[in-house]
Amino acid sequence: MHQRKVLTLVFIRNGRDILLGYKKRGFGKGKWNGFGGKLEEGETLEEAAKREVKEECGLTVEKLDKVGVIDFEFKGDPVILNVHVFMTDQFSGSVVESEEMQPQWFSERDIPFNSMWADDKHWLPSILLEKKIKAFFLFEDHDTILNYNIDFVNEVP
Ligand code: 8OG
Repeated sequence: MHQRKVLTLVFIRNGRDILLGYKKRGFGKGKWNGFGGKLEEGETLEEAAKREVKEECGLTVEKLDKVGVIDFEFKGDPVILNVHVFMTDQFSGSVVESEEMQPQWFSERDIPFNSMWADDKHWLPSILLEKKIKAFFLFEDHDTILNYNIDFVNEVP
């Protein structure tokens, strides 16, 4: 039986720039990514997403657009990661490095896909074009995708 672990993931954009964080510890260490993580008890997805953004990069985000939901399965692992992806261009405060993340703005033309999760290059460009997705990725290990599927949807379920 599979068990689902719900996670959030937020991308912040400012014009043609996107804020990524270099993960300094834990799952995904050494990779650039958006901000997010697990839900705390009683939190909605959006509350959790906003809290993680604040904790990991210092910014306060107001309105979040739901842009995708992606399930990740790792071969032999019963846990499915159910990642809810959000995007926003409305934020306030200033960017600060945290113990977990070193944030940096990147031009959308210079996204460091080679230092990100292997799946990101398959869907992040579509998200940046304001498409919405529902996707599934099966990984062999942390670097190798065995197969995947991306559906474009009108509303993220
Ligand atoms: O709390 P923790 O930092 O462990 O949460 C993991 C974060 O990583 C969470 O924001 C979801 C995100 N994440 C995955 N898998 C992938 C992936 O394949 N690509 C991207 N971009 N983010 C991922 O868990």
